[in-house]
Amino acid sequence: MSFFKKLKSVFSRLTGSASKIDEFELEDTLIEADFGVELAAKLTKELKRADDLSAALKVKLEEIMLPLIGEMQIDREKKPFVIVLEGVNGSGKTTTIAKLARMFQRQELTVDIAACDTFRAAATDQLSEWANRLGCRIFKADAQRDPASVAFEALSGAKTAQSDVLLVDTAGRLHNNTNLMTELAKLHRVLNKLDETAPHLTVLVLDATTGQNLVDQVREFGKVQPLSGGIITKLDGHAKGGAIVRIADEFKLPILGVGKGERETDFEKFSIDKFLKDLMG
Ligand SMILES: Nc1nc2c(ncn2[C@@H]2O[C@H](COP(=O)(O)OP(=O)(O)OP(=O)(O)O)[C@@H](O)[C@H]2O)c(=O)[nH]1
Ligand SMILES: [Mg+2]
Repeated sequence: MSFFKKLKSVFSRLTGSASKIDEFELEDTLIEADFGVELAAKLTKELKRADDLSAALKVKLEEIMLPLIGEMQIDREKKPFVIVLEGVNGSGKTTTIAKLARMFQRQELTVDIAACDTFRAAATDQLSEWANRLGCRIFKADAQRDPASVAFEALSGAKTAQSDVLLVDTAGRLHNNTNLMTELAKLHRVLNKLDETAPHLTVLVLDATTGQNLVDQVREFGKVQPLSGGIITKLDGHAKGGAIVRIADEFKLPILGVGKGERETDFEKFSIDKFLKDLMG
């Protein structure tokens, strides 16, 4: 049984029957749903006396998450407004770039894309396909070129063209993690050298189905460059949603949007109501 289903089933059995709440079962289920031991214990303590468990959980989630719900907004004075997308491989960076490009285009903004994942040739091909489809300018280079040099060319080009937004794709995997982080740091330095206010947003893309690992991802990427916020992808799947609450609670990381599918239109603002609906059916 998926963790979501399990949580749902505990909730459906427990909701409205406060006296029968088995706090151990509730705590275990929260832990299994990736809320983490600490937050699960805290929530259990606060929820166990609730008359209506789901209503009480909603209040708790609102306490933790409402202040952190944000949006992808740009400052139109900055030309281009530079957004770097980071995250482990497969988290959804490239797809999220397509979603953001599409969203900004609908706001009548011109969007350029920098293909700074030069680790694999296929990464640039995937992004080029999206750029073609969406009609965005793409700055790219041969595989194995220094990503920072692609970033340099892209920001220079986007500045000259007076583009509104520059979306920067990055690699999720290199030969090792240290390389990845060193390379990211260099990319940030190069952007910052060309425009001392750039990047304007550094966004971590987090795959909701990954569970507990999200905690390490936020910690590690946050060491390279302070994170402006996270975008949660694959909330359409069988996400172990608890980890999202945990990173909000632990890191106070703003949630700037969610991905709910593989198409460029599958992007929306995070909603606690929808999240709870997924959680409890
Ligand atoms: N269901 C679903 N699938 C998604 C979502 N976002 C991305 N995907 C899929 O997840 C897979 C990986 O997405 P990418 O955008 O290529 O991920 P990436 O972070 O760029 O991966 P690397 O380039 O390997 O580091 C693809 O098959 C996407 O179609 C989402 O919100 N929901
Ligand atoms: Mg990619």
